[in-house]
Amino acid sequence: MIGYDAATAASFAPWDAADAAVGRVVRVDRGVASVLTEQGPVRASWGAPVLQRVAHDPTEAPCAGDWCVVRTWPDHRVTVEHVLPRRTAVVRSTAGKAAEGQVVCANVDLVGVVVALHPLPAESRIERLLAMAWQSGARPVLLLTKADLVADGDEVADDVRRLAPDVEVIQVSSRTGLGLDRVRELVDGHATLALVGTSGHGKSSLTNALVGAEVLPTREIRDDGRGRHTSVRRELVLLPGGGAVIDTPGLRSLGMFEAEEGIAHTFADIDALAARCRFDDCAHRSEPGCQVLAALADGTLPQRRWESYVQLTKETAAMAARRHVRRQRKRKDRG
Ligand SMILES: Nc1nc2c(ncn2[C@@H]2O[C@H](COP(=O)(O)OP(=O)(O)OP(=O)(O)O)[C@@H](O)[C@H]2O)c(=O)[nH]1
Ligand SMILES: [Mg+2]
Ligand SMILES: [Zn+2]
Repeated sequence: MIGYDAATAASFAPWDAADAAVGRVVRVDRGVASVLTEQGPVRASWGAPVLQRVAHDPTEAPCAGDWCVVRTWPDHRVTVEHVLPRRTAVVRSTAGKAAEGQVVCANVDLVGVVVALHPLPAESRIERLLAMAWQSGARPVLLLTKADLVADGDEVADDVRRLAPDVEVIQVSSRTGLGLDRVRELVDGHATLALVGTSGHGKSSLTNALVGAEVLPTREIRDDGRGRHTSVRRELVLLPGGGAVIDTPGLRSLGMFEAEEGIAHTFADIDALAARCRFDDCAHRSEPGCQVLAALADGTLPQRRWESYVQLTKETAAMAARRHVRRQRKRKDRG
């Protein structure tokens, strides 16, 4: 099974039993998971231990990419009894005011941030997606899609590289096949690659192109599809050469959840500047000896990038504060 390693085997060992099997969640459909096991695919509903845990923490619900323990009951029902610890997870905050995390996918090795080359990509959007990708614990790659639609792909790719010097940037086209070999090389016959990004940027088309068959629906060409999402669920798809892709539905609202580390990674340049400010607690507003203000003044740090950083940091802090209040409230309720 794709991605089954010694660590996963070790976390399954305590649950190993005649009526239990380990499997990987391919997709979740109204509370029923499709799980790939050594014996083949099974459909499984939530078992009691999972229901209990989910009641406390919705992020513990099985999700595409999860390794789980499935149990077959004497009446042939199959249930997911446990979700094994996640090695990596892409998490975003749910829409609305509830400070909750939503797991987009789990146990991926690579997070492909999918951004179309046409229309021209928005830089702050890329930074936001990168922060989420870094935070997952997996390695981000930037996939610039629809390369066949533009003539200046190389220039745009170079601009994007400046935003993210430590991330590989690959131009791809599902139409011409450009860049697909490099993506396959990264997956290398065993890795799991998640595709995340805004609706309509070509995630499902890229998945199909990598598979070499139309396994997932994509947006109709004539349908301008404004505000509509074509993919409605996350889905793990096996690649013919080994490895897997997890296609995800376009994220319209992309709220930050816990993302401090992801933001630090994405804006390593700003972190390095801040470390050289005269005061350790510099707020980068008016302090003398502030390296951030100096870099803004001489243009080495673009104002737009700084604002993007401030915005993401604020969002993450607000989310953490809300979560804190909610936890205290829960504690009070329990007495
Ligand atoms: N020219 C060109 N069009 C593409 C390419 N990839 C995708 N498209 C088109 O872009 C549109 C959206 O593609 P999808 O693959 O459905 O996009 P998605 O990211 O999966 O969208 P959601 O499922 O809504 O998140 C479709 O009309 C595709 O035909 C490409 O490489 N070149
Ligand atoms: Mg799609
Ligand atoms: Zn400063």
